[in-house]
Amino acid sequence: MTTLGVAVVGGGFMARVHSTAARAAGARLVSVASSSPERGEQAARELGFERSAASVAELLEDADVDVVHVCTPNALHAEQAAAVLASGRHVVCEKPLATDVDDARRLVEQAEGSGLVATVPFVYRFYPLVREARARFRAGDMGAVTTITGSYLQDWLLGAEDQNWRVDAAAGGASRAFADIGSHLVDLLEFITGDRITALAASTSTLHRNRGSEPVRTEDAAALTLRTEGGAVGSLLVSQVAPGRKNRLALEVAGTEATLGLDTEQPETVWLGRRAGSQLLPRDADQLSPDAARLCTVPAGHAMGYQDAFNAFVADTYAATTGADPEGLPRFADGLRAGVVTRAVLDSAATGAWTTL
Ligand code: SOE
Repeated sequence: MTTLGVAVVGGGFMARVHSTAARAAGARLVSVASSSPERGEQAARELGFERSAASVAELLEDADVDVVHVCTPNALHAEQAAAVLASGRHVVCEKPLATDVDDARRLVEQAEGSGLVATVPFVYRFYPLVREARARFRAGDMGAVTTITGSYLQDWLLGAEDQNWRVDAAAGGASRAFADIGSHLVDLLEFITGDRITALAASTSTLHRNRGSEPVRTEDAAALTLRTEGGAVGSLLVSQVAPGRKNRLALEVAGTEATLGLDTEQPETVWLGRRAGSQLLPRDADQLSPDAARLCTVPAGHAMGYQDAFNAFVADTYAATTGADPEGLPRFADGLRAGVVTRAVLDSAATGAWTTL
C-alpha cells in the first residue's frame, strides 16, 4: 500500500490536532498552507510538514497530496472544501461544514458525485464507550428512548477580553456556541440513540455585548427543548461562558429499560442506571461490544482521551480512501445535518416559536 500524502490548510490548534492524528495514522505530512506564506512556513516547521504552500490553489497543485484537512475559520470551509474535491482529493473538513445550509447541501452533493471520501470530525463518536452506548441502544438493551438531558460547557470565552475569530460572525458564522459545540452534542445524541430531533424550541444569550471594541452578534449560550422522531423529549444546554468547565460534554439518555450517562471529561467510564441498581461501566475491551473494543488502543486503566479519539477518526477516514467503510464514520451528510439543526436553533431563538426539522 502506498503512503497517503496529507496536506493541512490552517495553522491553529485544530491544525496541530489533525497533523498529530495524520502522523499517528502513518501518513506522509506533505504540505501546509495558512493565512499568509509566512504563517504557512511557520506551521510547516512547527507541525513537521515537508513544505508549505503560499495558497490553497498552490497546495492543490502538489502531486504528492492525496488528502487535504481544512482547519480554517468557518466562513472559509465551504469554498476550500469544494476546491479540494474539485481537485480530486479526499477531504476532511472541520465543523461547521459551512456557515450556510445551502452551501453544506451543495458540498454533500459534490462529495457524493465525486466518489471521494469527505468527512467531518465529530470525534466524540470515537470514544470507545460512546460506541458501547450506541451498541446497547441498537441491541435494544436500553429500551425505547424516553428522555434526554445534555450539555456541552466551556469557559474559554468567559471574559469580555477573550477574543477569537469564532466570535466574529463574518469569520465564524451567525451561530457560534451552538455551531461550534452544540453541533457535537446533537451529533452524539443522534449517533448513540439512532433517534432524530424533529422539533425544537430554542433560546440564545450573549453575555458580552462587546468584546474589546468589537460588537458581538454571536451567542455565548443556547438552551433548547426538543422532541424526537421516536417520541422522546429532552433539553440541551450549550455555553462557552461556564466558569470551570473547560470542555465538558455530558449526555444522559433514559430508555424504558435503563439510563445511560456519559461525560467526556470522564471518558473512561459510562453510567448505566437501572431501577434495580446502577453501575459505572469501565472501558475494558474484554467487556465491550466489537465496535467499542476495536477503538481501545491501550488496556483498561491506561486512560484514553481526545487525541486518541481524533487519531481513530483520521485513521478510519484514511481507511475509507482505500475502499473500507468504517462503522460510524462522520461524513459530509452528518455535517449538513448539524447545519440544519443549527439553523433551526437560530430560527427558533429569533421567532420564539417551535421549529420543525
Ligand atoms: C473550541 O470550542 C473547540 O476546539 C471546538 O471547536 C471543538 O470542536 C471541540 O471539540 C473542542 O473545543
